[in-house]
Amino acid sequence: MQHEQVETAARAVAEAIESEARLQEESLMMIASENVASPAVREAQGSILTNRNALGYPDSRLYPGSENIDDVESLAIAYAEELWGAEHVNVQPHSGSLANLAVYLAALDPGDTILTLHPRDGGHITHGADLHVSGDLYETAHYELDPASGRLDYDAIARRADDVDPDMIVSGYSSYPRTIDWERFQEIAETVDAYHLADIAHVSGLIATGAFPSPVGVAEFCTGSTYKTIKTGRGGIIMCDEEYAEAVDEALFPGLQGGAAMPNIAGKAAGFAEALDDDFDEYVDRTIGDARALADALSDRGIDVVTDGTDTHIVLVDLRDSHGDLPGSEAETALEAAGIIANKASVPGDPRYPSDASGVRFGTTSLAARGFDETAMNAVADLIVRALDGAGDEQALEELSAEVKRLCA
Ligand code: DSN
Repeated sequence: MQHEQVETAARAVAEAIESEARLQEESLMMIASENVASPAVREAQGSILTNRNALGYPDSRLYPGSENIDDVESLAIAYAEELWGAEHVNVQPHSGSLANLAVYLAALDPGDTILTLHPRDGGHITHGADLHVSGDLYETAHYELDPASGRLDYDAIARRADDVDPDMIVSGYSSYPRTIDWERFQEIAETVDAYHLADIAHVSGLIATGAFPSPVGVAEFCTGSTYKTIKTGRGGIIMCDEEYAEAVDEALFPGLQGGAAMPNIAGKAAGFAEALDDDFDEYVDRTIGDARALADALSDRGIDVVTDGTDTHIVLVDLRDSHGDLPGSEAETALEAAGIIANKASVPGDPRYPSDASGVRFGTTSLAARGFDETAMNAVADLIVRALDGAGDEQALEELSAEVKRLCA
């Protein structure tokens, strides 16, 4: 590439980032797995730590000159231990997906059986889905949500575990808005002599403040990504009992990954430290308060909210009653045209393929981080319903997007 071409390419990247900044400012960002990282987290993520190839763990790196990166990683581990009270923490996973895979590799043999939530009911792809390597390596069996209530039915899960006799039971989900009884899951797992992996990707921030029950110290393994409710640097985390520490660490490095992503780990350290502050408790309370207010405001406007509410940052709506002909995929497109960024989602017992789905998942993590409070959720609900009603009407959606920009401003 000529020098001018390189400059043009660099400018194109910079312009795309500037456009992204405008999009985030002027839209209602409601993807439940996203958040707004603090300036400290962003600075850490953009730091010169990217120059280092951090192979190994603190005090046992493969390359010399590692004292500073060891400090960064040790701080991230110490803050995480303080937040969640885990016996052992690994902050190196490049993603929540790799965190899950490392646990499987550490605890299971190929061909072992994992019992997980059915994908149609919101089970995660890394929990043994066909499209994921976990579905190739292990036998997968599913439990389901109660289609009438949209909730976990622990007695049915216990019966299913008894039938399947799994080696591992996975709990924790991407679009389940209600409290999870981790102890009950553990009891079920112990009854069938299975490990219990609690995937807390979505709720780790809520757990850190005590706003959601904790599976840490209950399940043998807890995993998650680190940029949803916890809003730190990008990547994943594994927490486990000390007896599994060595197996988990080795499964991740060198089993799955090479050098640790030190800028991300610095971002995790910065974000975990922020989450230890009282301000973070307020943030989590606002996030859940916003979600509850949004659920109420949508219900008041005739939208079917799955489980009639939420205990988390997630509001899952089923459009079949209110907008029967509108699949989640088309609802997502209409919302996007109006400046509301939220994703289609399957609902319990969904008759549609996941690529269409019958619902939409809304999250309040980013809005709460931007200061949207419970009273603002009435206006947000109003805009959501008008966008759904206006699906297919380009002019109406464009007019709505101007209103969304005004609200964001
Ligand atoms: N699990 C997916 C989500 O919740 O959006 C990706 O992180």
